[in-house]
Amino acid sequence: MVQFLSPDGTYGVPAEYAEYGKIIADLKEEDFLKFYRHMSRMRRFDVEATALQRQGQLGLWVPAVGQEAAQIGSGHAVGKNDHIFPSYREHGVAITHDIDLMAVLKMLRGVNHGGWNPDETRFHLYAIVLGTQVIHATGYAMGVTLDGKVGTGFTERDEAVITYFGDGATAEGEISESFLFAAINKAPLVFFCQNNQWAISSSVETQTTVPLYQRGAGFGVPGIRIDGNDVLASYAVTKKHMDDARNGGGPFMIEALTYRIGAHTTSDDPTKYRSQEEVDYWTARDPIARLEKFLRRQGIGDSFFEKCDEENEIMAGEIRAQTFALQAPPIENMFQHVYSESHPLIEEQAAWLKGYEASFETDGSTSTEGGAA
Ligand SMILES: Cc1ncc(C[n+]2csc(CCOP(=O)(O)OP(=O)(O)O)c2C)c(N)n1
Repeated sequence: MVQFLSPDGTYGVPAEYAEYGKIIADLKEEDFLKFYRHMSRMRRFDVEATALQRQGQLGLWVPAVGQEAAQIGSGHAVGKNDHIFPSYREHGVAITHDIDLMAVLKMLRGVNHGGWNPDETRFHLYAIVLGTQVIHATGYAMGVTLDGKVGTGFTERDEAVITYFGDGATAEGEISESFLFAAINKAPLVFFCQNNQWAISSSVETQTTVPLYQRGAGFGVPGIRIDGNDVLASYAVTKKHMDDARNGGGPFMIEALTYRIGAHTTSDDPTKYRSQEEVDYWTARDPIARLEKFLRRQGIGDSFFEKCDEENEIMAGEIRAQTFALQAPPIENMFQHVYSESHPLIEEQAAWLKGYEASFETDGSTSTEGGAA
């Protein structure tokens, strides 16, 4: 398992991983500080969103506490032309690509179908149906090759693709199919599996008998396991394999071994299926505390951490105020983006709904008369 930062914040590069270590050697202090700033922002955002769900402001929240290193490290390793296909828990990766966090919340409140425009960001929409984003990413990566944007030597132009999925999703047929298509077509694709060890209440042991990073090998997709709570391992290993993919090296799988410290979603009670001892064990390996210990050893003082806290509080306050101010969207929005061109059936349904809505407004008072048909 690739690890550069131990849980007590000690840094070291094992000889066998020297090639990845060189990537870290190129980082500057400002990069390490950015990693911390983004990891702590992700944590604070998560805490705020959970509170907003509990106050009835969001329909659901999907916490990612504990997965900050896996997401922030890998997100920063994605190049400026590359594309990202997330699942539904990649709020940290969204932060590394400047996605407006309100866009994430709007989707979880149910006021739109996906809060950002992937054409503008290269961060594609969240996918709730497990595995779909992986096969989309594979097709996209095959298209990148067909467009002649792989291994040309023009780094300004060439592209690679990364897709995120969980340990549970590996049991979906789409993932195996994606491995095969990606390998056969030498697609420029990194499969990034966040093994947070639970698929709702199913433990990873019920999903696989071999380590997940070996899952692609039989299809022709080599892989490696990293300490997913080590932001430096996450950054360096992802960077190396995104660069390789962009240069024509074909697909690769990274298994980031991490832990979901919180619930699967705000609808889940994890105390029903896992022990407090297990949660305590992983809480002691908190990825943010680990990076903080490392930074303090490098001489970073209290003022930096206090400033991060202040900035995060401001962000949380803004998120809170903006969420409380959200309006319900026009109901006809539900018909938009169903087809690229207008469709008679959709038009008919939209017209019926408009009439139905209007039936409540006859004398200014609310009436259900005629509306229940
Ligand atoms: C095809 C499909 N089957 C089932 C579900 C219901 N479901 C939602 S999340 C989840 C667990 C996924 O676990 P994992 O892939 O490990 O990712 P994590 O949520 O832990 O990040 C399940 C079974 C779904 N969304 N899609």
